[in-house]
Amino acid sequence: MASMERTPGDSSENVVLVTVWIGRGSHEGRDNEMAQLVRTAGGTVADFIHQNLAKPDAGSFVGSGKAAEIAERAKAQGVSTVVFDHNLTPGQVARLERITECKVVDRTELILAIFAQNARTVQSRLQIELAQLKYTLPRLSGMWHHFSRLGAGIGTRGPGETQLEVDRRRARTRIAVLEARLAALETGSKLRRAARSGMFKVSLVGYTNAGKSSLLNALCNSSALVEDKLFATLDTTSRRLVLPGSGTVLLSDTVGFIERLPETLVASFRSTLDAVREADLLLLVADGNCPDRDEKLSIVTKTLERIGAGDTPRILVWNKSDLGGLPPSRGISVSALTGDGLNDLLDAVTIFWKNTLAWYTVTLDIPDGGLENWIRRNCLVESSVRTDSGGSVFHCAPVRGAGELAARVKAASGRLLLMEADS
Ligand SMILES: Nc1nc2c(ncn2[C@@H]2O[C@H](COP(=O)(O)OP(=O)(O)OP(=O)(O)O)[C@@H](O)[C@H]2O)c(=O)[nH]1
Ligand SMILES: [Mg+2]
Repeated sequence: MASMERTPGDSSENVVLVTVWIGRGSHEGRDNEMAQLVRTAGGTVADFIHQNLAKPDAGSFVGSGKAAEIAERAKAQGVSTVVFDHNLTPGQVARLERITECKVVDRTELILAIFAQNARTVQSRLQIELAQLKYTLPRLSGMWHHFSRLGAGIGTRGPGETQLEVDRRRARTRIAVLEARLAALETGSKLRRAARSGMFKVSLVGYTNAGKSSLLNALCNSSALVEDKLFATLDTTSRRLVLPGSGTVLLSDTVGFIERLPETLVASFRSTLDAVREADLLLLVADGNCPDRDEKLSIVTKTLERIGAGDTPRILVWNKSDLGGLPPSRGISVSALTGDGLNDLLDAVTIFWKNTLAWYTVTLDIPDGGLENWIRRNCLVESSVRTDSGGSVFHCAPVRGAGELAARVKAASGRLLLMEADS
């Protein structure tokens, strides 16, 4: 596929970066992020070109004067790739490539290239291939358009057009195969098992590079991949998180967000993002030391709405407290690196979890080792008191719902055994 060859991820290459503000705005934050994206894709920004536009030019996005300037500066830098911090139509790409005599890569293609480069599991490889194909398919016509003029005679098909039909058909067939394989893959099986077992599900979410995987590792003593790279994580990893003195919940780490996360990725990574949608609680992880941390937080909040997790309860976690940064007015400050604040975070999760459970007072009039052990294994026990008759009184909350506890109480009928819900 033409667009897959037009990625800068394959080799280290110098690029010219074009950022355009529609209306007013500052280029600085976007330049930094785009430079980081280019670097992650294996390139280096040799020159930054800025433009403020009232509205994009339909033909070449930047207008022909600016396109000529891009061509000049690319030539002066000796580079042959121009990256745009925008999505371009196939027609705009074709025109810009003609004027600049460079390969033109748009924002979505750049992000897709990074995902393709970082995909390590079968599932994420299939997901990224699907996302790339879906992005490419409607653009194939633009890519082949100039060949179709080679056709001769009324009603005959030019070789380019025939090729276009073949490519489209191949792309559609491959999309169907990928979708079927993805559906067949047992995605999120651990999550589903957790859902069946009624485990409380906590998900780490946030902007890419905020330190989500580092937090998973620090909290669960695990070894998820951590890198100073954008989109290091493309799969969902779930681990058991032991809340001291309370019980165990499931903690999941997944793909990070970015401003204008391409729609094709959101659609293809649907099952990976299930970890976020199905969570009972989100730990919204933000880099507290980042100058535009508030903007990034609002992008994450909007992305959560976009993927259908806008209403899930959340705890705001400012990570990288060891690096300083302004003290936040709300949320919990932690450092995955030094462990600072992690106990406060665990306490906050525990309090939230306990508040979601239904609490009961269970009274046993005589000793019943079996039932007592069952309660200790399957309930959060806030207190247990031995009675004069050798029985006991538990204040407890069944972690997987009250059904089984109620059944056990009922089965023990004939003895004084009470189960009273907290009012
Ligand atoms: N100083 C400092 N660096 C941290 C901390 N937590 C994470 N980092 C660094 O931040 C970078 C990104 O960390 P990750 O845990 O990979 O971030 P992520 O949110 O999982 O990123 P993606 O998976 O790419 O979305 C790495 O270089 C980490 O070493 C922290 O508390 N302090
Ligand atoms: Mg990660």
